[in-house]
Amino acid sequence: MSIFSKKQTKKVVVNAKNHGYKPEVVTFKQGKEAQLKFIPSDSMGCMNEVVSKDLNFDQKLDGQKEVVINIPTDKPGTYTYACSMDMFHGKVVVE
Ligand SMILES: [Cu+2]
Repeated sequence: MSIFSKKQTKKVVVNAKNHGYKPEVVTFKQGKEAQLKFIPSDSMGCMNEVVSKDLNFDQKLDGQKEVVINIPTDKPGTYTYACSMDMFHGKVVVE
């Protein structure tokens, strides 16, 4: 991947008191480097961990720092992630 190619970065705010992940769905273009950036809030609760079997990550969120996760975009599809208790859900669409 060229260093001049534009990286796609999408922000997702994590807030257990405000219905979870905002926005709930983010879309990336296939074949371009992509990052999901989790923005913490003052209401994390069980959202202090974000898990995705589809995207193969399990990441602690400490409620302080933004956390960036690289998203593979080689295959189009819809991938899901959730809080540690599988209550709040988000989606990543690659198209
Ligand atoms: Cu939860």
